[in-house]
Amino acid sequence: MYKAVGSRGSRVSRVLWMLEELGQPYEFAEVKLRSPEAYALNPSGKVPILIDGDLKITDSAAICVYLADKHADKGMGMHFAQSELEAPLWNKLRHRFLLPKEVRVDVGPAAAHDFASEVKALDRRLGDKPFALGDRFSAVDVLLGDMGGWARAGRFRIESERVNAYFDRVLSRPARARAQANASARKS
Ligand SMILES: N[C@@H](CCC(=O)N[C@@H](CS)C(=O)NCC(=O)O)C(=O)O
Repeated sequence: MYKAVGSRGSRVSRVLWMLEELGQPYEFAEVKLRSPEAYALNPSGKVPILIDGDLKITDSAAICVYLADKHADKGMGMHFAQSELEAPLWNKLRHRFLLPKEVRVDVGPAAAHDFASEVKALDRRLGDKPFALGDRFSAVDVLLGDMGGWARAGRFRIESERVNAYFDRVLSRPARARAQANASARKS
């Protein structure tokens, strides 16, 4: 059985969502980022981490690619193109909560600017397609959708009807709701 390791609210959400989409049984192990448990599994102390038997994968995009390839029969395969959408979200979060206080600066306006520009790019990329790669939901949608949820939670403005409709479409997938319920249940 797969073991998905991460902290609640971290990018482990993508891994759980992906596993739910694929209908794979898994165990969610809650581990705080940069905790001794995280360092024991990943020299950078970061999460998420996927454990599959003797194999350990320590990057959310790599995990989604691995799972999509391993369960190719489920049609989630993708030609992964790293999105720029995440960088401003992550940058803002780091300066708000993660970096040592003395090196934090207000990157809010710059992050909002960069994010708005990436939303425009996503709008153009989506065109009339319901999903990132066309008519079929793929691992790319798990990653982009997860970033969309993150952006909404962080109150980033999404000034595109098309991108908002896309995020609504992917974020309302039953597999995502199952993944979230599973992560919440482990917390309490
Ligand atoms: N590229 C990695 C990024 C992993 C990452 O930065 N994870 C965050 C939590 S979502 C973390 O553990 N951060 C700890 C830190 O930067 O101090 C991925 O997508 O898996």
